[in-house]
Amino acid sequence: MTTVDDVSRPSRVAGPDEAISVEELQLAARNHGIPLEALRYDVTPAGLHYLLIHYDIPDVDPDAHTLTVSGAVARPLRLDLAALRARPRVTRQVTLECAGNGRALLHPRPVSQPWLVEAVGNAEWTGTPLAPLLREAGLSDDAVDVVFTGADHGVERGVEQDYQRALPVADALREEVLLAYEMNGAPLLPQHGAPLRLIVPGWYGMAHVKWLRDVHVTTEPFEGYQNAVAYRLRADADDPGVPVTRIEPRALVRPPGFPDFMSRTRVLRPGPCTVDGRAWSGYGPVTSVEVTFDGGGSWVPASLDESTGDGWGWRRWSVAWTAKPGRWVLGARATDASGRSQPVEQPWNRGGFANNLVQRVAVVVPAE
Ligand SMILES: Nc1nc2c(c(=O)[nH]1)N[C@H]1C(S)=C(S)[C@@H](COP(=O)(O)O)O[C@H]1N2
Ligand SMILES: [Mo]
Repeated sequence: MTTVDDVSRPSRVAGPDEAISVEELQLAARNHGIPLEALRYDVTPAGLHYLLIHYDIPDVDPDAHTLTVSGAVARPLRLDLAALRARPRVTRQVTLECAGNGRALLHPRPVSQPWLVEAVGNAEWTGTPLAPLLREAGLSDDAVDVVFTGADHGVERGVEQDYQRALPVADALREEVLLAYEMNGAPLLPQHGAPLRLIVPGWYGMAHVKWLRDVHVTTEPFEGYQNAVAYRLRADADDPGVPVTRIEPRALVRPPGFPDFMSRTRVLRPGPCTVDGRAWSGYGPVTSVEVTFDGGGSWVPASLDESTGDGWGWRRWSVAWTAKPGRWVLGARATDASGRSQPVEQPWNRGGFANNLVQRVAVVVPAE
C-alpha cells in the first residue's frame, strides 16, 4: 500500500565528500538568504529578508481569516484581522535568524536546508502584544504550554502535520511577543506569514509561526513534531537532546570591495577603508565585537553603534583597516551580556542548529 511515508526522507548526515544534492538545492531555491551586502540597511527591506517555508505558502484569504484562542482558557476567543488591528498597536525591530543558519558549512553536513551564514534579517514588525489577549481569555492555573498553529500543511519524515510550535506559558506571556500583521510598515507579504504571524524576539526563527490561525493552551507539555522531534540539539540520532530556543550571538561582516562572479571572493583596492557588519544575540545585548583579518589568528576590537530599535534588533559594528596587498580572511566575533561568544572551531549537532561558528570572508587585495 502507498502511504505518505513513501515520499519522506529520513533525517540524515551527508557522507564525508558528499556534494549538495538537487533536493537540497530545491530547498535553497525556495528559501533564500539575505544578500550579505544588504547588511548595509538598519532595517532589512522585505524582499531582501531571508525566507524559510517548510511546506507551501498557504492560500489564506485575509478578509475571512480568524485567530482562535482555545484550550485551557476560561473564555475561548475568535478574532478577525479588524479586531486584532483595533487592539493596542506596537512596532518592534527584531532580528530573526533561522536555527539552521551555518548548517551547510558543517563537517559532516546535516542534510536539510543548506544555509551558509545568510539566514538572517532585521525587520520592523507591527502588531498587538499576545500577553493581554491570553489574559483576557483567562489562562487556567495549570496551563503549561501555548501551541501556535499555522495554516500551512505538509509531511516531514513521515509525519503529516500543520506547522505547529509551542512556547512554555512563561515565554508566551513575555511582553515583547507580538501577533504581527505588518512588516516594515506594510501588510505582511504572503511568504512572511500573511495575514498574521507570531514574533518571539530573541528566539530562533522556528518559534515565529507564520499564517497563524490558532493559539491553543495545554495542561500537558506539547509533544508535536516541531518541538519534540525536529528542533532539538542532539549529539546523534539516539540522543533525546534539548530544545532549540534563543539565538546564540553572531556577527557578520558586510563583504568589502566587489565580488568575483563565481567564487564570490572579494576584491578590495589597497588603502584605508572601513570594515563593518552587524551583530546580534537572543541572550542579551551584544557587548563587544572583535574582528580578524587572518582567519582567527589575531583579533582587534570593533566599535559598536547603538542598537537600532528597542534592543531586539542587531547592532552595527565597524573598524578601520588599511588593506595591504595579499590574501586575507575576514571574520567577526560577537560577545553578549550573558558572556556567550562565538567559536572558531565548529560546534556540531545532528540537526546543525544554533551554529555560530565565526564567518570566513576571503578577500584579495591586488598589488597597485
Ligand atoms: N507556519 C509556519 N511558520 C513558520 C515556518 C513554516 O514553515 N511554517 N518556518 C519557520 C522557520 S524555520 C523560520 S526560520 C521562520 C522564517 O521566517 P521568515 O520566512 O519570515 O524569514 O519562520 C518560521 N515560521
Ligand atoms: Mo528556521
